Amino acid sequence: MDPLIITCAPVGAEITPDQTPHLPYTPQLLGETARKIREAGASIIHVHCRTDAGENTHNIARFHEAYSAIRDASDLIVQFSTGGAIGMTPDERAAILELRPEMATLTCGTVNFGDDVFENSFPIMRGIAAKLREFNVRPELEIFDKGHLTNARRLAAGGSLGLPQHVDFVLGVPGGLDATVQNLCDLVDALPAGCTWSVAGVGRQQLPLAMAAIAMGGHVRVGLEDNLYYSKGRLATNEELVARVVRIATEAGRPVATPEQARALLGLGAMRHPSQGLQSGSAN
Ligand code: KMH
Ligand code: ZN
Repeated sequence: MDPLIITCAPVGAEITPDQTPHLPYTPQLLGETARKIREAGASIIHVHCRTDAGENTHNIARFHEAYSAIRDASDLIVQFSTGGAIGMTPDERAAILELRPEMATLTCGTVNFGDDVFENSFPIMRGIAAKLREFNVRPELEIFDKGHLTNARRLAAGGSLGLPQHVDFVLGVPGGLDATVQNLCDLVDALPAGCTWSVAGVGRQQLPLAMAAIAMGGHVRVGLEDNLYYSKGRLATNEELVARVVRIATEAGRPVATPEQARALLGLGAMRHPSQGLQSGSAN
């Protein structure tokens, strides 16, 4: 099996700083977290940004600051969220792509999100996909439900998206597909040929789905975006969620990928730096 790629999603848009003292919601905290999760064994960091007050923001300067702090601290693959937070406009969600991170998410369909709706109509998906192409940013396809794989194929048939891609199954969102191993197996069976995949289980399903992915040859996403707890009643840090996956993979005989190995497995180019984005004036 290929080495295991561990993505850490340390912040997200839904957890608030009053829920845990471990949420790295400023660029400085993201930089510190990048160093710690890299040391623990992560190779990709999935980035959301907050204001100093802890509110969600897709401000381009704030993302540039976060990207710089992460890059100063680590060689992690930097993956921006284009999902952002409920209520952001599609333009707002996509504008940060001009910073040209190595990767960014592309959610492949609308999904209920608790009492809210995470809207990803075909025009929204085509718009974000066009920005991904414009700035040469590799997508990670976020799949919250099985029909989202059908949508990805439809986007590809319409020329908005190349296939295969790297896919992340986000399972257990209230409104999306349940986080069960059976559902994961069904999704993997339905993947377009040649796609690599990882799984992010929400809440207490994070660990069992990570264990399934280790055994199945997939990859893993952990972090506070999806799960606040290490065990019942005990709040987690991002680095210890990563370290636990590394220990389990090691016991299972599955080596863990470095960022360089992950870049090779995903067919990414050389590591990028914030100076390569448009904000700094030097388009590549
Ligand atoms: N916060 C969710 C509404 C992504 O990062 O691309 C969307 C999300 C997906 O977190
Ligand atoms: Zn996210």
